[in-house]
Amino acid sequence: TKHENDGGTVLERQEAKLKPPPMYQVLLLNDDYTPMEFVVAVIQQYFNKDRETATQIMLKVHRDGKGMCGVYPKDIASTKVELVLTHARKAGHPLQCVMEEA
Ligand code: TYC
Repeated sequence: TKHENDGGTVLERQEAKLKPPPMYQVLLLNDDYTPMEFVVAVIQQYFNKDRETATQIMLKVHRDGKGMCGVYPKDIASTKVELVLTHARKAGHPLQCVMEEA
């Protein structure tokens, strides 16, 4: 909100300018090789979903080519992508995980 100090200078309070931080969707991408059970386990472990919800998300990715696992602030989304990719590579799977601004 606008207000004036003693010298007559017009100031704006911070709260009028602060926008909420952008949020990022974390997506899994389909491929022909990663086992369905591995993808379900990844969604449960890294995105805090129950087994039924994780299975629904996995099947959507399998059918549509991609699917959303969650929406987070930038650094949390980035960390989740990194952890999922590291886990998949260690297991020898080509699973891809990406983030995009929501
Ligand atoms: N298409 C894979 C299969 O048939 C399963 C799969 C689902 C892979 C989701 C990746 O993000 C993925 N085994």
